[in-house]
Amino acid sequence: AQADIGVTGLAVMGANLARNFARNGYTVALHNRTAQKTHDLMSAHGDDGEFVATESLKELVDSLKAPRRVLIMVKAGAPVDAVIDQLVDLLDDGDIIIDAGNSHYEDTRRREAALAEKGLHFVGVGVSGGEEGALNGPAIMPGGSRESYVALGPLLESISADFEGEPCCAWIGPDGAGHYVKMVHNGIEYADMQVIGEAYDLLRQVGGLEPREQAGVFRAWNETELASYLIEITAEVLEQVDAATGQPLVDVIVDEAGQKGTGRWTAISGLDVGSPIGAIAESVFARSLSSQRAVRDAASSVLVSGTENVQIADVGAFVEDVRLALYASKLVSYAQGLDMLRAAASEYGWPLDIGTIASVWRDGCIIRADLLDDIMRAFGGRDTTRHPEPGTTSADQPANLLFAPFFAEAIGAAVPAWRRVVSVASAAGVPIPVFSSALSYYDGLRQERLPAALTQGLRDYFGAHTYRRVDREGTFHTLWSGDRTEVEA
Ligand code: NBP
Repeated sequence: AQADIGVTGLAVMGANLARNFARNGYTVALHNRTAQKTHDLMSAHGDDGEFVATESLKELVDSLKAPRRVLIMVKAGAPVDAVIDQLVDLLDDGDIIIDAGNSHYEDTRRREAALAEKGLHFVGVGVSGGEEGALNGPAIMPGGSRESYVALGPLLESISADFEGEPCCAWIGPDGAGHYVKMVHNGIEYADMQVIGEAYDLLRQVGGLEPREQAGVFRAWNETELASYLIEITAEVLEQVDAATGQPLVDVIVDEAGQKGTGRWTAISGLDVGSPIGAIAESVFARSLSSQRAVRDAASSVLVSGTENVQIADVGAFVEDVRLALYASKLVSYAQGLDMLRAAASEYGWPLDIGTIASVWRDGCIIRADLLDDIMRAFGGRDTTRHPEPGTTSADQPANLLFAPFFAEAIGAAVPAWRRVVSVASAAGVPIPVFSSALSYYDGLRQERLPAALTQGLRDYFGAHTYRRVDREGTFHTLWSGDRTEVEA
Protein backbone atom coordinates (compact mmCIF):
# COMPACT_ATOMS: atom_id res chain seq x y z
CA ALA A 1 0.00 0.00 0.00
CA GLN A 2 1.55 3.25 -1.05
CA ALA A 3 -1.15 5.76 -1.96
CA ASP A 4 -1.87 8.74 0.33
CA ILE A 5 -5.44 9.25 -0.77
CA GLY A 6 -7.96 7.53 -3.02
CA VAL A 7 -10.42 9.37 -5.24
CA THR A 8 -13.52 7.62 -6.54
CA GLY A 9 -15.69 9.46 -9.05
CA LEU A 10 -13.58 10.88 -11.86
CA ALA A 11 -15.96 13.20 -13.67
CA VAL A 12 -14.61 16.71 -14.04
CA MET A 13 -14.53 17.62 -10.32
CA GLY A 14 -13.05 14.36 -9.05
CA ALA A 15 -10.47 14.22 -11.83
CA ASN A 16 -9.34 17.76 -11.14
CA LEU A 17 -9.11 17.24 -7.37
CA ALA A 18 -7.09 14.04 -7.96
CA ARG A 19 -4.70 15.91 -10.26
CA ASN A 20 -4.41 18.71 -7.70
CA PHE A 21 -3.40 16.19 -4.97
CA ALA A 22 -0.87 14.58 -7.32
CA ARG A 23 0.63 17.92 -8.33
CA ASN A 24 1.14 18.63 -4.64
CA GLY A 25 3.25 15.55 -4.20
CA TYR A 26 0.70 13.00 -2.97
CA THR A 27 0.32 9.54 -4.46
CA VAL A 28 -3.31 9.30 -5.56
CA ALA A 29 -5.23 6.08 -6.14
CA LEU A 30 -7.92 6.48 -8.81
CA HIS A 31 -11.25 4.75 -9.29
CA ASN A 32 -14.41 5.35 -11.28
CA ARG A 33 -17.50 3.15 -11.65
CA THR A 34 -16.93 3.16 -15.39
CA ALA A 35 -13.25 2.24 -15.76
CA GLN A 36 -12.86 4.09 -19.06
CA LYS A 37 -12.81 7.44 -17.18
CA THR A 38 -9.86 6.21 -15.11
CA HIS A 39 -7.98 5.20 -18.25
CA ASP A 40 -8.79 8.51 -19.92
CA LEU A 41 -7.47 10.44 -16.93
CA MET A 42 -4.28 8.34 -16.88
CA SER A 43 -3.59 8.82 -20.56
CA ALA A 44 -4.36 12.55 -20.61
CA HIS A 45 -2.79 13.59 -17.28
CA GLY A 46 -0.89 10.59 -15.90
CA ASP A 47 2.30 12.61 -15.84
CA ASP A 48 0.83 15.24 -13.46
CA GLY A 49 2.22 13.15 -10.57
CA GLU A 50 2.07 9.72 -8.92
CA PHE A 51 -1.17 7.84 -9.63
CA VAL A 52 -2.33 4.29 -8.97
CA ALA A 53 -5.12 3.38 -11.40
CA THR A 54 -7.54 0.80 -9.98
CA GLU A 55 -10.50 -1.10 -11.42
CA SER A 56 -12.48 -1.82 -8.24
CA LEU A 57 -13.14 -0.18 -4.89
CA LYS A 58 -11.39 -3.15 -3.22
CA GLU A 59 -8.29 -2.51 -5.27
CA LEU A 60 -8.54 1.21 -4.44
CA VAL A 61 -8.79 0.54 -0.70
CA ASP A 62 -5.97 -2.02 -0.78
CA SER A 63 -3.65 0.53 -2.37
CA LEU A 64 -4.03 3.04 0.50
CA LYS A 65 -1.82 3.73 3.51
CA ALA A 66 -3.52 3.68 6.93
CA PRO A 67 -5.53 5.49 8.07
CA ARG A 68 -7.10 5.13 4.67
CA ARG A 69 -8.53 8.27 3.14
CA VAL A 70 -11.12 7.72 0.40
CA LEU A 71 -12.58 10.79 -1.25
CA ILE A 72 -15.92 10.33 -3.00
CA MET A 73 -16.72 12.77 -5.81
CA VAL A 74 -19.85 11.29 -7.40
CA LYS A 75 -23.22 12.84 -8.13
CA ALA A 76 -24.86 14.08 -4.89
CA GLY A 77 -27.74 12.03 -3.48
CA ALA A 78 -28.26 8.27 -3.85
CA PRO A 79 -24.93 7.65 -5.66
CA VAL A 80 -23.04 8.84 -2.54
CA ASP A 81 -24.94 6.33 -0.35
CA ALA A 82 -24.32 3.59 -2.91
CA VAL A 83 -20.56 4.19 -2.84
CA ILE A 84 -20.48 4.45 0.98
CA ASP A 85 -22.34 1.12 1.26
CA GLN A 86 -19.69 -0.59 -0.84
CA LEU A 87 -16.80 1.03 1.04
CA VAL A 88 -17.98 0.21 4.56
CA ASP A 89 -17.10 -3.49 4.33
CA LEU A 90 -13.70 -2.75 2.84
CA LEU A 91 -12.48 -0.27 5.48
CA ASP A 92 -11.16 -0.62 9.04
CA ASP A 93 -11.63 1.31 12.28
CA GLY A 94 -10.27 4.85 12.05
CA ASP A 95 -10.35 5.04 8.25
CA ILE A 96 -11.84 8.19 6.71
CA ILE A 97 -14.51 8.49 4.04
CA ILE A 98 -14.71 11.98 2.54
CA ASP A 99 -17.67 13.28 0.55
CA ALA A 100 -16.53 16.37 -1.34
CA GLY A 101 -19.65 16.74 -3.50
CA ASN A 102 -22.52 19.15 -3.01
CA SER A 103 -24.42 17.02 -0.52
CA HIS A 104 -27.23 18.36 1.63
CA TYR A 105 -26.00 18.85 5.21
CA GLU A 106 -28.81 16.72 6.64
CA ASP A 107 -27.58 13.80 4.50
CA THR A 108 -24.09 14.45 5.82
CA ARG A 109 -25.33 14.44 9.43
CA ARG A 110 -27.14 11.15 8.82
CA ARG A 111 -24.13 9.52 7.13
CA GLU A 112 -21.69 10.75 9.76
CA ALA A 113 -23.78 9.33 12.59
CA ALA A 114 -24.23 5.97 10.85
CA LEU A 115 -20.54 5.59 10.01
CA ALA A 116 -19.37 6.71 13.47
CA GLU A 117 -21.25 3.69 14.84
CA LYS A 118 -19.13 1.50 12.59
CA GLY A 119 -15.89 3.11 13.79
CA LEU A 120 -15.35 5.07 10.57
CA HIS A 121 -14.83 8.81 10.20
CA PHE A 122 -17.11 10.49 7.70
CA VAL A 123 -16.11 13.94 6.57
CA GLY A 124 -18.49 16.09 4.53
CA VAL A 125 -16.40 18.65 2.70
CA GLY A 126 -17.72 21.74 0.95
CA VAL A 127 -15.65 22.60 -2.11
CA SER A 128 -16.13 25.83 -4.04
CA GLY A 129 -14.41 27.18 -7.11
CA GLY A 130 -15.86 25.13 -9.94
CA GLU A 131 -13.74 23.00 -12.22
CA GLU A 132 -10.83 25.38 -12.34
CA GLY A 133 -10.75 25.79 -8.58
CA ALA A 134 -10.71 22.03 -8.08
CA LEU A 135 -7.61 21.81 -10.25
CA ASN A 136 -5.70 24.89 -9.13
CA GLY A 137 -6.91 25.59 -5.61
CA PRO A 138 -10.50 25.71 -4.36
CA ALA A 139 -11.88 27.01 -1.07
CA ILE A 140 -12.40 23.95 1.13
CA MET A 141 -14.84 23.65 4.05
CA PRO A 142 -14.38 20.34 5.87
CA GLY A 143 -16.79 19.11 8.54
CA GLY A 144 -16.56 15.87 10.51
CA SER A 145 -14.71 15.11 13.71
CA ARG A 146 -11.76 17.21 14.80
CA GLU A 147 -9.78 13.98 15.07
CA SER A 148 -10.30 13.23 11.38
CA TYR A 149 -8.98 16.68 10.51
CA VAL A 150 -5.60 15.78 12.04
CA ALA A 151 -5.15 13.07 9.40
CA LEU A 152 -6.91 14.83 6.55
CA GLY A 153 -6.38 18.57 7.10
CA PRO A 154 -2.77 18.78 5.83
CA LEU A 155 -3.74 17.18 2.50
CA LEU A 156 -6.73 19.48 2.03
CA GLU A 157 -4.77 22.56 3.06
CA SER A 158 -2.05 21.78 0.55
CA ILE A 159 -4.49 21.63 -2.40
CA SER A 160 -6.66 24.61 -1.38
CA ALA A 161 -6.22 28.14 -2.64
CA ASP A 162 -4.12 30.29 -0.38
CA PHE A 163 -4.57 33.90 0.54
CA GLU A 164 -1.32 35.63 1.43
CA GLY A 165 0.18 32.38 2.66
CA GLU A 166 -2.86 31.17 4.61
CA PRO A 167 -4.80 28.18 3.25
CA CYS A 168 -8.42 28.75 2.18
CA CYS A 169 -9.27 25.68 4.19
CA ALA A 170 -9.92 25.15 7.89
CA TRP A 171 -11.86 22.70 10.03
CA ILE A 172 -15.35 24.17 10.16
CA GLY A 173 -17.17 22.06 12.75
CA PRO A 174 -18.63 18.60 13.40
CA ASP A 175 -20.77 16.42 11.11
CA GLY A 176 -22.64 18.53 8.53
CA ALA A 177 -21.04 21.90 9.40
CA GLY A 178 -18.74 21.96 6.34
CA HIS A 179 -21.53 21.25 3.88
CA TYR A 180 -23.76 23.75 5.68
CA VAL A 181 -21.20 26.53 5.40
CA LYS A 182 -20.70 25.68 1.71
CA MET A 183 -24.47 25.86 1.23
CA VAL A 184 -24.61 29.33 2.83
CA HIS A 185 -21.64 30.36 0.67
CA ASN A 186 -23.78 29.45 -2.34
CA GLY A 187 -26.78 31.35 -0.92
CA ILE A 188 -24.58 34.43 -0.62
CA GLU A 189 -23.34 33.75 -4.17
CA TYR A 190 -26.95 33.88 -5.41
CA ALA A 191 -27.41 37.27 -3.70
CA ASP A 192 -24.07 38.56 -5.03
CA MET A 193 -25.13 37.70 -8.57
CA GLN A 194 -28.62 39.12 -8.13
CA VAL A 195 -27.36 42.52 -6.88
CA ILE A 196 -25.01 42.65 -9.86
CA GLY A 197 -28.01 41.91 -12.10
CA GLU A 198 -30.07 44.63 -10.45
CA ALA A 199 -27.27 47.17 -10.90
CA TYR A 200 -26.92 46.19 -14.57
CA ASP A 201 -30.67 46.51 -15.12
CA LEU A 202 -30.78 49.98 -13.55
CA LEU A 203 -27.73 51.20 -15.45
CA ARG A 204 -29.37 49.99 -18.66
CA GLN A 205 -33.02 50.89 -18.20
CA VAL A 206 -32.60 54.10 -16.19
CA GLY A 207 -29.02 55.14 -16.94
CA GLY A 208 -29.18 54.23 -20.63
CA LEU A 209 -25.80 52.45 -20.60
CA GLU A 210 -25.29 49.72 -23.20
CA PRO A 211 -23.57 46.46 -22.18
CA ARG A 212 -20.26 47.46 -23.71
CA GLU A 213 -20.23 50.75 -21.78
CA GLN A 214 -21.21 48.89 -18.65
CA ALA A 215 -18.25 46.55 -19.04
CA GLY A 216 -16.08 49.63 -18.46
CA VAL A 217 -18.18 50.63 -15.45
CA PHE A 218 -17.83 47.20 -13.84
CA ARG A 219 -14.13 47.16 -14.62
CA ALA A 220 -13.77 50.49 -12.82
CA TRP A 221 -15.88 49.20 -9.90
CA ASN A 222 -13.47 46.30 -9.61
CA GLU A 223 -10.88 48.85 -8.49
CA THR A 224 -13.09 49.91 -5.54
CA GLU A 225 -14.28 48.12 -2.38
CA LEU A 226 -16.45 45.99 -4.71
CA ALA A 227 -13.34 44.25 -6.07
CA SER A 228 -14.26 40.60 -6.51
CA TYR A 229 -14.25 37.69 -8.91
CA LEU A 230 -17.94 38.12 -9.79
CA ILE A 231 -17.57 41.83 -10.61
CA GLU A 232 -14.51 41.01 -12.71
CA ILE A 233 -16.31 38.37 -14.78
CA THR A 234 -19.39 40.59 -15.12
CA ALA A 235 -17.23 42.95 -17.18
CA GLU A 236 -16.13 40.02 -19.35
CA VAL A 237 -19.66 38.77 -19.97
CA LEU A 238 -21.03 42.25 -20.74
CA GLU A 239 -18.24 42.90 -23.20
CA GLN A 240 -18.81 39.67 -25.11
CA VAL A 241 -20.30 40.11 -28.61
CA ASP A 242 -22.31 37.29 -30.16
CA ALA A 243 -20.56 36.10 -33.31
CA ALA A 244 -23.78 35.04 -35.04
CA THR A 245 -25.74 38.28 -34.65
CA GLY A 246 -23.20 40.94 -33.74
CA GLN A 247 -25.34 41.77 -30.70
CA PRO A 248 -24.06 41.88 -27.13
CA LEU A 249 -24.12 38.26 -25.98
CA VAL A 250 -26.23 39.20 -22.95
CA ASP A 251 -29.01 40.28 -25.35
CA VAL A 252 -29.25 36.89 -27.05
CA ILE A 253 -29.19 34.81 -23.85
CA VAL A 254 -32.67 33.70 -22.70
CA ASP A 255 -33.49 35.61 -19.50
CA GLU A 256 -34.48 32.61 -17.38
CA ALA A 257 -31.98 31.82 -14.61
CA GLY A 258 -31.29 28.19 -13.75
CA GLN A 259 -30.54 26.81 -10.31
CA LYS A 260 -29.13 23.57 -9.00
CA GLY A 261 -30.66 23.80 -5.53
CA THR A 262 -28.14 25.13 -3.02
CA GLY A 263 -29.80 28.58 -2.97
CA ARG A 264 -33.16 26.95 -2.36
CA TRP A 265 -31.65 24.84 0.46
CA THR A 266 -30.23 28.01 2.03
CA ALA A 267 -33.60 29.77 1.92
CA ILE A 268 -35.36 26.73 3.40
CA SER A 269 -32.79 26.40 6.17
CA GLY A 270 -33.04 30.13 6.90
CA LEU A 271 -36.74 29.61 7.57
CA ASP A 272 -36.01 26.51 9.65
CA VAL A 273 -33.51 28.21 11.94
CA GLY A 274 -35.57 31.42 12.10
CA SER A 275 -32.97 33.68 10.51
CA PRO A 276 -34.18 36.69 8.47
CA ILE A 277 -32.26 36.09 5.24
CA GLY A 278 -34.58 38.09 2.96
CA ALA A 279 -31.86 39.22 0.55
CA ILE A 280 -30.73 35.65 -0.06
CA ALA A 281 -34.28 34.30 -0.32
CA GLU A 282 -35.26 37.12 -2.70
CA SER A 283 -32.38 36.23 -4.97
CA VAL A 284 -33.65 32.64 -5.17
CA PHE A 285 -37.20 33.91 -5.83
CA ALA A 286 -35.87 36.25 -8.54
CA ARG A 287 -34.51 33.23 -10.41
CA SER A 288 -37.82 31.40 -9.97
CA LEU A 289 -39.77 34.41 -11.28
CA SER A 290 -37.47 34.69 -14.27
CA SER A 291 -38.19 31.07 -15.14
CA GLN A 292 -41.98 31.52 -15.13
CA ARG A 293 -41.99 32.40 -18.79
CA ALA A 294 -45.68 31.78 -19.49
CA VAL A 295 -46.82 33.82 -16.49
CA ARG A 296 -44.46 36.65 -17.39
CA ASP A 297 -45.74 36.71 -20.97
CA ALA A 298 -49.33 36.85 -19.74
CA ALA A 299 -48.55 39.51 -17.13
CA SER A 300 -46.95 41.94 -19.54
CA SER A 301 -50.24 42.44 -21.35
CA VAL A 302 -52.41 42.57 -18.19
CA LEU A 303 -50.48 44.55 -15.59
CA VAL A 304 -50.00 48.29 -16.06
CA SER A 305 -46.70 49.88 -15.12
CA GLY A 306 -47.90 53.06 -13.40
CA THR A 307 -44.39 54.36 -13.74
CA GLU A 308 -43.14 57.92 -13.75
CA ASN A 309 -40.86 59.29 -16.39
CA VAL A 310 -37.53 59.29 -14.60
CA GLN A 311 -34.92 61.68 -15.98
CA ILE A 312 -31.33 61.17 -14.93
CA ALA A 313 -29.59 64.53 -15.18
CA ASP A 314 -26.14 63.32 -14.19
CA VAL A 315 -25.40 59.79 -15.38
CA GLY A 316 -22.02 59.73 -13.62
CA ALA A 317 -23.63 60.52 -10.27
CA PHE A 318 -26.30 57.88 -10.91
CA VAL A 319 -23.65 55.26 -11.66
CA GLU A 320 -21.96 56.07 -8.36
CA ASP A 321 -25.29 55.84 -6.51
CA VAL A 322 -25.91 52.41 -8.03
CA ARG A 323 -22.43 51.29 -7.03
CA LEU A 324 -23.08 52.29 -3.42
CA ALA A 325 -26.51 50.63 -3.44
CA LEU A 326 -24.90 47.45 -4.74
CA TYR A 327 -22.23 47.58 -2.05
CA ALA A 328 -24.73 48.21 0.77
CA SER A 329 -27.06 45.43 -0.44
CA LYS A 330 -24.13 43.08 -0.70
CA LEU A 331 -23.11 43.87 2.88
CA VAL A 332 -26.63 43.05 4.01
CA SER A 333 -26.63 39.71 2.23
CA TYR A 334 -23.32 38.81 3.91
CA ALA A 335 -24.65 40.01 7.27
CA GLN A 336 -27.69 37.78 6.77
CA GLY A 337 -25.68 34.75 5.67
CA LEU A 338 -23.33 35.06 8.65
CA ASP A 339 -26.23 35.60 11.04
CA MET A 340 -27.79 32.44 9.66
CA LEU A 341 -24.57 30.55 10.43
CA ARG A 342 -24.84 31.62 14.04
CA ALA A 343 -28.48 30.50 14.24
CA ALA A 344 -27.59 27.14 12.66
CA ALA A 345 -24.63 26.73 15.04
CA SER A 346 -27.05 27.04 17.91
CA GLU A 347 -29.54 24.64 16.31
CA TYR A 348 -26.99 21.93 15.51
CA GLY A 349 -24.41 22.46 18.28
CA TRP A 350 -21.57 23.60 16.02
CA PRO A 351 -18.76 25.82 17.40
CA LEU A 352 -18.57 27.89 14.18
CA ASP A 353 -16.07 30.71 14.07
CA ILE A 354 -17.15 33.41 11.63
CA GLY A 355 -13.69 35.01 11.39
CA THR A 356 -12.15 31.72 10.30
CA ILE A 357 -14.99 30.94 7.88
CA ALA A 358 -14.58 34.36 6.23
CA SER A 359 -10.85 33.66 5.93
CA VAL A 360 -11.59 30.46 3.98
CA TRP A 361 -13.75 32.40 1.50
CA ARG A 362 -11.05 34.98 0.69
CA ASP A 363 -9.80 33.04 -2.32
CA GLY A 364 -10.55 30.00 -4.46
CA CYS A 365 -14.34 30.23 -4.22
CA ILE A 366 -16.89 32.02 -6.37
CA ILE A 367 -17.63 34.78 -3.83
CA ARG A 368 -13.92 35.59 -3.32
CA ALA A 369 -13.60 39.33 -2.79
CA ASP A 370 -11.46 41.92 -1.06
CA LEU A 371 -14.47 42.45 1.22
CA LEU A 372 -13.95 39.04 2.81
CA ASP A 373 -10.62 40.09 4.24
CA ASP A 374 -12.39 43.04 5.93
CA ILE A 375 -15.14 40.70 7.17
CA MET A 376 -12.53 38.33 8.57
CA ARG A 377 -10.90 41.23 10.44
CA ALA A 378 -14.27 42.45 11.76
CA PHE A 379 -14.75 39.00 13.32
CA GLY A 380 -11.36 38.90 15.02
CA GLY A 381 -9.31 37.47 12.16
CA ARG A 382 -8.52 33.86 11.36
CA ASP A 383 -8.05 31.77 14.49
CA THR A 384 -8.47 28.05 13.91
CA THR A 385 -8.31 27.41 17.66
CA ARG A 386 -11.24 29.71 18.44
CA HIS A 387 -14.43 27.67 18.74
CA PRO A 388 -17.19 29.82 20.27
CA GLU A 389 -20.07 28.21 22.18
CA PRO A 390 -22.61 27.23 19.51
CA GLY A 391 -24.83 30.19 18.67
CA THR A 392 -22.59 32.80 20.28
CA THR A 393 -19.71 34.95 19.18
CA SER A 394 -16.66 35.56 21.30
CA ALA A 395 -16.24 38.87 23.11
CA ASP A 396 -14.17 40.47 20.35
CA GLN A 397 -16.72 39.66 17.63
CA PRO A 398 -19.75 41.79 16.65
CA ALA A 399 -23.29 40.44 17.06
CA ASN A 400 -24.00 41.40 13.42
CA LEU A 401 -21.58 42.20 10.62
CA LEU A 402 -23.21 45.63 10.21
CA PHE A 403 -22.36 46.54 13.82
CA ALA A 404 -18.63 46.16 13.28
CA PRO A 405 -17.32 49.77 13.26
CA PHE A 406 -15.75 49.41 9.80
CA PHE A 407 -19.00 48.20 8.23
CA ALA A 408 -21.37 50.42 10.26
CA GLU A 409 -19.44 53.35 8.82
CA ALA A 410 -19.29 51.92 5.30
CA ILE A 411 -22.99 51.18 5.06
CA GLY A 412 -23.83 54.49 6.75
CA ALA A 413 -21.93 56.33 4.03
CA ALA A 414 -23.85 54.42 1.35
CA VAL A 415 -27.37 54.84 2.77
CA PRO A 416 -28.38 58.14 1.11
CA ALA A 417 -27.38 56.82 -2.35
CA TRP A 418 -29.09 53.49 -1.61
CA ARG A 419 -32.37 55.24 -0.78
CA ARG A 420 -32.18 57.36 -3.95
CA VAL A 421 -31.62 54.25 -6.07
CA VAL A 422 -34.50 52.33 -4.50
CA SER A 423 -36.79 55.34 -5.04
CA VAL A 424 -35.74 55.82 -8.65
CA ALA A 425 -36.10 52.11 -9.41
CA SER A 426 -39.54 52.06 -7.89
CA ALA A 427 -40.64 55.14 -9.86
CA ALA A 428 -39.22 53.70 -13.07
CA GLY A 429 -40.70 50.25 -12.50
CA VAL A 430 -37.39 48.38 -12.49
CA PRO A 431 -37.52 45.30 -10.23
CA ILE A 432 -34.88 45.38 -7.49
CA PRO A 433 -35.95 42.66 -5.05
CA VAL A 434 -32.61 42.48 -3.23
CA PHE A 435 -31.70 46.20 -3.23
CA SER A 436 -35.10 46.98 -1.68
CA SER A 437 -35.43 44.05 0.71
CA ALA A 438 -31.88 44.62 1.96
CA LEU A 439 -32.75 48.27 2.65
CA SER A 440 -35.87 47.19 4.54
CA TYR A 441 -33.77 44.77 6.60
CA TYR A 442 -31.41 47.62 7.42
CA ASP A 443 -34.29 49.88 8.42
CA GLY A 444 -35.99 47.07 10.31
CA LEU A 445 -32.83 46.46 12.34
CA ARG A 446 -32.36 50.08 13.30
CA GLN A 447 -36.01 50.98 14.03
CA GLU A 448 -36.78 51.59 17.68
CA ARG A 449 -40.40 50.39 17.38
CA LEU A 450 -41.65 47.89 14.82
CA PRO A 451 -45.26 47.17 13.85
CA ALA A 452 -44.73 43.75 15.42
CA ALA A 453 -46.58 45.27 18.39
CA LEU A 454 -49.72 45.44 16.24
CA THR A 455 -49.09 41.91 14.98
CA GLN A 456 -49.05 40.73 18.60
CA GLY A 457 -52.30 42.61 19.27
CA LEU A 458 -53.96 40.90 16.31
CA ARG A 459 -52.65 37.50 17.34
CA ASP A 460 -54.05 38.05 20.81
CA TYR A 461 -57.41 39.14 19.33
CA PHE A 462 -58.06 36.14 17.10
CA GLY A 463 -56.08 33.44 18.85
CA ALA A 464 -55.53 34.53 22.47
CA HIS A 465 -51.80 34.22 21.77
CA THR A 466 -51.04 36.81 24.53
CA TYR A 467 -48.50 39.62 24.52
CA ARG A 468 -45.89 41.18 26.76
CA ARG A 469 -45.98 44.82 27.85
CA VAL A 470 -43.25 47.44 27.64
CA ASP A 471 -43.85 48.62 31.22
CA ARG A 472 -44.38 45.43 33.27
CA GLU A 473 -43.09 41.87 33.47
CA GLY A 474 -45.51 39.07 32.62
CA THR A 475 -47.77 37.81 29.84
CA PHE A 476 -51.12 39.44 29.14
CA HIS A 477 -54.36 38.88 27.24
CA THR A 478 -57.19 41.29 26.51
CA LEU A 479 -60.71 39.85 26.80
CA TRP A 480 -61.56 40.92 23.25
CA SER A 481 -64.94 39.21 23.07
CA GLY A 482 -65.84 40.19 26.66
CA ASP A 483 -65.49 43.53 28.38
CA ARG A 484 -62.05 44.16 26.85
CA THR A 485 -60.25 44.39 30.16
CA GLU A 486 -56.76 43.00 30.40
CA VAL A 487 -55.94 39.88 32.37
CA GLU A 488 -52.62 38.32 33.26
CA ALA A 489 -52.23 35.11 31.27
P1 NBP B 1 -21.35 14.48 -11.57
O1 NBP B 1 -22.16 15.13 -10.50
O2 NBP B 1 -21.76 14.68 -12.97
O3 NBP B 1 -21.28 12.89 -11.27
C1 NBP B 1 -20.65 12.01 -12.16
C2 NBP B 1 -19.85 10.99 -11.40
O4 NBP B 1 -20.70 10.25 -10.52
C3 NBP B 1 -19.23 9.97 -12.34
O5 NBP B 1 -17.96 9.62 -11.83
C4 NBP B 1 -20.20 8.80 -12.23
O6 NBP B 1 -19.64 7.57 -12.57
C5 NBP B 1 -20.51 8.85 -10.78
N1 NBP B 1 -21.69 8.06 -10.37
C6 NBP B 1 -23.00 8.26 -10.60
BR1 NBP B 1 -23.69 9.57 -11.64
N2 NBP B 1 -23.78 7.33 -10.04
C7 NBP B 1 -22.94 6.50 -9.40
C8 NBP B 1 -23.14 5.34 -8.63
N3 NBP B 1 -24.36 4.88 -8.36
N4 NBP B 1 -22.04 4.71 -8.15
C9 NBP B 1 -20.82 5.17 -8.39
N5 NBP B 1 -20.56 6.28 -9.11
C10 NBP B 1 -21.62 6.93 -9.62
O7 NBP B 1 -19.80 14.89 -11.40
P2 NBP B 1 -19.14 16.33 -11.15
O8 NBP B 1 -19.73 17.39 -12.02
O9 NBP B 1 -17.68 16.10 -11.20
O10 NBP B 1 -19.56 16.71 -9.67
C11 NBP B 1 -19.26 15.87 -8.57
C12 NBP B 1 -19.79 16.52 -7.32
O11 NBP B 1 -19.16 17.78 -7.14
C13 NBP B 1 -21.28 16.80 -7.31
O12 NBP B 1 -21.80 16.63 -6.02
C14 NBP B 1 -21.35 18.26 -7.68
O13 NBP B 1 -22.54 18.88 -7.25
C15 NBP B 1 -20.13 18.78 -6.97
N6 NBP B 1 -19.60 20.04 -7.46
C16 NBP B 1 -19.54 20.31 -8.76
C17 NBP B 1 -19.02 21.53 -9.20
C18 NBP B 1 -18.91 21.85 -10.64
O14 NBP B 1 -18.49 22.97 -10.95
N7 NBP B 1 -19.21 20.92 -11.53
C19 NBP B 1 -18.53 22.42 -8.29
C20 NBP B 1 -18.57 22.11 -6.97
C21 NBP B 1 -19.10 20.91 -6.55
P3 NBP B 1 -19.73 7.02 -14.11
O15 NBP B 1 -18.59 7.68 -14.83
O16 NBP B 1 -19.55 5.55 -13.96
O17 NBP B 1 -21.08 7.40 -14.63
